[in-house]
Amino acid sequence: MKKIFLILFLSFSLHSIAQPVAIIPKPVKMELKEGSFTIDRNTSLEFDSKLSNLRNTVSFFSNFVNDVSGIRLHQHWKNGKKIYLKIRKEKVVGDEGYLLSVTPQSIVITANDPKGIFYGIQTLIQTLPKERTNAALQIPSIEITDYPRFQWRGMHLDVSRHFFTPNTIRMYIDLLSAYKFNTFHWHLSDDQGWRLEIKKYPKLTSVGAWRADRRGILWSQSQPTQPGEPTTYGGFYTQEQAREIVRYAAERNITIVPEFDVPGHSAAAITAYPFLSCSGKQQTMITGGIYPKDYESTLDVGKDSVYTFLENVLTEVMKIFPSKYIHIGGDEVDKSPWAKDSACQRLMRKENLKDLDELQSYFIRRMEKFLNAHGKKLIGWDEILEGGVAPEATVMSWRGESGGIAAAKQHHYVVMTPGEPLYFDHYQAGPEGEPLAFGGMNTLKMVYDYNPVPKELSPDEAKYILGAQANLWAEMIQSETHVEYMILPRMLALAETDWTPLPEKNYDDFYNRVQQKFREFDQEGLTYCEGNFNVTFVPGSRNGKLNVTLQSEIPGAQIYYTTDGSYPGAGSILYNGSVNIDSSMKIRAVVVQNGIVKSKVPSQQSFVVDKVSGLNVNYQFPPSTQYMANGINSLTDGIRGTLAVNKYWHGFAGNDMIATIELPETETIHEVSAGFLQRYSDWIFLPQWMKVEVSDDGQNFHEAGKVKNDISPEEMQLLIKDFKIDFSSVPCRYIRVTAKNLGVCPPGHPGEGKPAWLFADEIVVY
Ligand code: TNX
Repeated sequence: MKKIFLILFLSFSLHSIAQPVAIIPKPVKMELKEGSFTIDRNTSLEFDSKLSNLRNTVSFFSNFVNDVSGIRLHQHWKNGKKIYLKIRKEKVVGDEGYLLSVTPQSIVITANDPKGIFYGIQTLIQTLPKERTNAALQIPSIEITDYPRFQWRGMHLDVSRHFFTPNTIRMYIDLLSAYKFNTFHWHLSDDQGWRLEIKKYPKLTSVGAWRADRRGILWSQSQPTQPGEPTTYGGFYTQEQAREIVRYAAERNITIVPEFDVPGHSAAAITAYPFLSCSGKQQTMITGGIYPKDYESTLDVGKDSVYTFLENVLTEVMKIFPSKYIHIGGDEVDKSPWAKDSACQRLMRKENLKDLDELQSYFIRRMEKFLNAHGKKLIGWDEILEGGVAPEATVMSWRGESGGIAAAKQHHYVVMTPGEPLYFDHYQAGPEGEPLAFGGMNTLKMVYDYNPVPKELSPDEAKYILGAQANLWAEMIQSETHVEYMILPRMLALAETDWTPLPEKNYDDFYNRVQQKFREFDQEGLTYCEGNFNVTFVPGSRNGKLNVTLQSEIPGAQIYYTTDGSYPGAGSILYNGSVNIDSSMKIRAVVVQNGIVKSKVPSQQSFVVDKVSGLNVNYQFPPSTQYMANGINSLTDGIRGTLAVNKYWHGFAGNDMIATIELPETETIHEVSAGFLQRYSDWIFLPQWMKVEVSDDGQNFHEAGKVKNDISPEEMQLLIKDFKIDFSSVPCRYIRVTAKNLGVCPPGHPGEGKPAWLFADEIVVY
């Protein structure tokens, strides 16, 4: 659909208000027509009285209209025009689809199921203002056929790390429902808080929902509650509140999938009931990222009493949540207490479980059996694949897509929620000028461009992908406005990814509709991120000469830049096509929209230009496909690696780096250097040594110099070291740089004896 159809400004009169039509997610088929329907004091909203389950939807819409216009829709025809809701038996648009027809005479929504009618109503609402106008409302004539691409369209919220009130939850649900999500994944328990009243175990909330107040202190530096210290910070939902929220969500077509994260991430439950852990010892609530030594956060899965506890908890949970899925977590389990625990060891012998992964798998299977026996399905994080996945389990793939791919290949259902780009606790812009986030960068465009069906899957396997979900972990988030900020507008991008057919998606068009939604957010008083105004630098080369392409996510915006170190602005050089890099320089750039500089700070990138810049690199052992940086010639692209693993480095797993570069003609050289990374925690070590060989013919090489590493592999400090070799000038045509991989991780390292990584960037020759 063309932009002009979507962003159509309709006539504006004193008595009626219309706004541009910007529907998100974009409908499957939509056609704007001449004229419009006016909702006024005579308009009636009618439906077949046999369809009493439409009553909720009817009052939902009537209340909305009343709120924005003061008009009360009639339930029976007066003498005005009609809005009519119809359920049709013969299948046309599936359970969640609808047909919407607006003409100057009537509005008709047709669907196979009340869910579809509700979505038709949500589409109608998107054509209306979001603040009180006291005027008749105009809806442009329109014909829509619409239905979703995926059946699981989810958003998650962590209420454990910080507690959010029922009001905030209802706000969250309102947003989900406005953009046609159907699943709210409610992360109700974790180490820092248990958030649902369980009648049989009152301490879960009287103890597990409260901790010392550490607001104002960084999460990573937040000390545990001290013995005797008042536990004043926290909160929980009573069963009655939770039921009310389930009802509120159901009226908006949203299923709540509750998560109780076990057997790891269970410190709050253990603090309330110490018998749940292996040691059974008393502990206080942690308040953030500091876990004292020997702190218990894993359930003792060797004890029957733990299963009885969980079954009792789930029995109450299942009475509150009608969802067919129950999420049992399963992520990041510290299994080490099990190795020393006699009950676990006994169970392993009895059940013939060969390692701790199989013990975890036993636990998950047992939970699954219980849930299945009660007509429920188990869903868990992708770690539930380890040690063998439970027979009917659905897998939530968060550590990238690999868990989801593996599960789909084994014919298990999958919800895709890869950290990149679907963790909404990561930055969406900046990071300068943004609220502190957990890390990473998941921009609006990255979310929009995400396709939940990985190309590794055959069409048959792809059927196991239920859809995609974004997760909002709340370590860094304490307020409702901050919640809004993190999800708006990224959840709109996910809404379209989950709903709109792939060929209908178009980022520029989406971006324009988002700008219209910003007006509505302003009307509703919602907080949102205006955009990612960073400039991205994409290095390239042509005929052995470096250049760089500057990119921005903002359609239609301009980029201005400087190369002399000065601060860029709308008076600097206007970018139009790639910039040649013929000497070492720093480019600083800003995004300018309608003459206004939008970037809070300039983006910048330094380039080193030397004798091998822009030349091809040939490897004896190619770098790992996981760490290709800017492509195969990343070591000569003029951009140096940074302290982050995924920034510009070429990684070699267990192999040496043997890189050969051919100069365009014989040249005299006298210095070769290469940078390497040490990142102990990520199994990345400096080379043992580096040597340089030169040759005239590419066949016969002789050594020009060698330098040894003088930093211990046990050095845990993150560092970059340049290995540099100076020699008296030698003429040569070919340069070969060899860096000797440490081979295996050193003794005492968690990866002891396993292949070590070697990370290299950049080769510089003078
Ligand atoms: C990983 S995702 C976690 C959470 C953290 C999150 C922070 C998952 C299953 N576990 O416990 O909050 O990272 O991004």
